[in-house]
Amino acid sequence: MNDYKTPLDVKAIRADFPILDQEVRPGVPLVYLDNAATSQKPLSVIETMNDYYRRYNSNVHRGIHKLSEQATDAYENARKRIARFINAASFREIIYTRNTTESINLVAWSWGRANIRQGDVIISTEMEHHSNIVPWQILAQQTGAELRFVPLTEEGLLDMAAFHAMLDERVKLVTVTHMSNVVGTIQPVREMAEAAHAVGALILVDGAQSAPHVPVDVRAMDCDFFAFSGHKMLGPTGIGILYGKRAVLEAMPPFLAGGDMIKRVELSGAVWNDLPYKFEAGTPSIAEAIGLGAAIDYLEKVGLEAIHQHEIAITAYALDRLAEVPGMRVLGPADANLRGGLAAMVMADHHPHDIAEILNYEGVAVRAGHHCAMPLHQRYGVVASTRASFYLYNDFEEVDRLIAALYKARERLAF
Ligand code: 7TS
Repeated sequence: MNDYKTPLDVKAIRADFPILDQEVRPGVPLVYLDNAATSQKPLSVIETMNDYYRRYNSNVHRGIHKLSEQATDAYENARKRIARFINAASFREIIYTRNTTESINLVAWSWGRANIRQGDVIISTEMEHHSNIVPWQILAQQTGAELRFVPLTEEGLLDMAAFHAMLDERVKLVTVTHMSNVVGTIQPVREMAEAAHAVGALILVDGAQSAPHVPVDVRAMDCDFFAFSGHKMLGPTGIGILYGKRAVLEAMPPFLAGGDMIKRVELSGAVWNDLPYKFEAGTPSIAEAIGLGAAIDYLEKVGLEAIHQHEIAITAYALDRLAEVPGMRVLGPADANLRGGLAAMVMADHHPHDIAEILNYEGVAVRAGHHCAMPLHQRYGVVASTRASFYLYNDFEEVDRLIAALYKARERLAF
């Protein structure tokens, strides 16, 4: 018997998210279940960004004037809070990027080009988002490196025996998603880091889906890189993070070149700036970084462990209710304790877009498609799925609305 109790005061939390209080058509309130794509933003984040534009909009690290100093302080202060949030050893290990995709590409272009040679091996997995597959395919094509993919078990867990069997001294990098955006499973990244390090490889962890939902400690995990996006964790779009161990980042060449990433330039050459600025060329997303700082404050106030427990409860409830719907198949493990707060559904032979359209009419916002994880869907022999993904402001009644809408879809599509 599952325990559906949540530690969160969801009603109070919802009051901080004005966007949730709307109807998609008269009498049909919005149920937002597309959080794995992007989360909504609390008033504190919106107001923090407004405040920057209203009171101290200015470029950072440049002007010796009051507004620029204020902007620089707020921008750097957010970086320190982000470092603390994932337990990085120093703010110098926190690089601002645009999103997870750019963070991974930074590693592929900078570290990859400097360290990967013909015959080297990069290990990824079958459950990755395309942003953790395609950059490595390009790197492998250009260098002659080999890619290996850890297979999935039927349940949606990584086949750890296969992973360990793939490791040898040719492996230079292991790159893995902390939490799958389709099957929801959380990978044993600490075990994978130890195994990677034992053969002299580094490990990159894609935290796009984990950083918003579970407590993250990059030092306990012992990962070399950790990538995540602000927009999935109550922050704005246009800001992401690459964490890297200091020694690893120090040894890497710059990625993009231009202003701010140099200490000194002569026509004959340039001297790179200190970390993290070496990797931050050009005017950054200032309001967005400050907004992400406010999002982190909000998440810490609620507590990541409480958010995780809330999502386990709501997912357990959703999985139990979904199991009642005839013709319904949920990808991934049946045990909510093994997964994050989402459910990717396949319903008889019906195309997920048809399902999502009917759900939309009933007010329920979900995502339909391959969720940028085509190889994972191929693994299960389906082209697409309909995904409901939860966050701290979703409640049990919204799961009931999802289930009721699925029964409507079933009626209309006759399955
Ligand atoms: N990695 C994972 C595991 C993701 O889920 C996503 C985005 C990314 C990387 C890329 O993040 P971005 O911010 O750079 O775009 N996932 C999804 C999704 O599941 N639906 O929309 C975006």
